[in-house]
Amino acid sequence: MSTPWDDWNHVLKIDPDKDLPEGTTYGDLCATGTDAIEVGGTMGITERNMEAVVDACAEHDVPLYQEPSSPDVVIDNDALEGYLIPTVFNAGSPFWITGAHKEWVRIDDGLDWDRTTTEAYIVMNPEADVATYTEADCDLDADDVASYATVAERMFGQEIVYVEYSGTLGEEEIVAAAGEATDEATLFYGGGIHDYDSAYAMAQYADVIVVGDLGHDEGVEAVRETVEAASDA
Ligand code: 1GP
Repeated sequence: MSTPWDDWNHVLKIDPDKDLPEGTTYGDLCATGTDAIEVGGTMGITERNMEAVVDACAEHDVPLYQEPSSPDVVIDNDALEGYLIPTVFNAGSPFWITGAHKEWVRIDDGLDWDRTTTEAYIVMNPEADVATYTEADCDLDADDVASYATVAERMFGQEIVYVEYSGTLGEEEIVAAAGEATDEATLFYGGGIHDYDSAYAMAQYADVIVVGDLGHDEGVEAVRETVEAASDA
């Protein structure tokens, strides 16, 4: 089965709770050459700030996905290609594995299954909000991460395995191990990508690199460099 992310190298994640550099617009970020935009974040997310970012990106020609941190911020917007729903495989609390999802699937109007896909997160930076929030066990070596990736792909049929170092650049050995362990699944890597070289390093092992804070902190040119690295790797 072919999926949209089979063809991606680069995703730009826009956090509705974070500002953009002065003079940068959402449209500028959409025009960096990234393969898709994911709109999401861990803290301070509301339906209203989600909607504002999706609306601002909607008129630009790049696939738009919402990555909701919890069911109550999911928005119904035709501009969205789909919803990428995190499930944290190494979460300490089952709420972040299936608990939130169990509430969500019984919402009144039901889910739009054709547009809904889960992402099997392996959260690796203990300092990141997502790690504290989900009480993730980040004390994992390359073999543990490879094993989680296999569980995600082979046992749970996940299309996307996401090695998440949010806020810091990960270890190449760990990302490489996840890359070797995944066959059908698309491996996403995110965290600390800040220039061509860091993007290239991770894109050697991951199918898709995800760039987040760089867009908010540095803006368009810096993001463009990472797009270039992702396609060169
Ligand atoms: C966050 O993986 C993304 O969910 C990207 O991380 O903000 O560190 O680039 P950064």
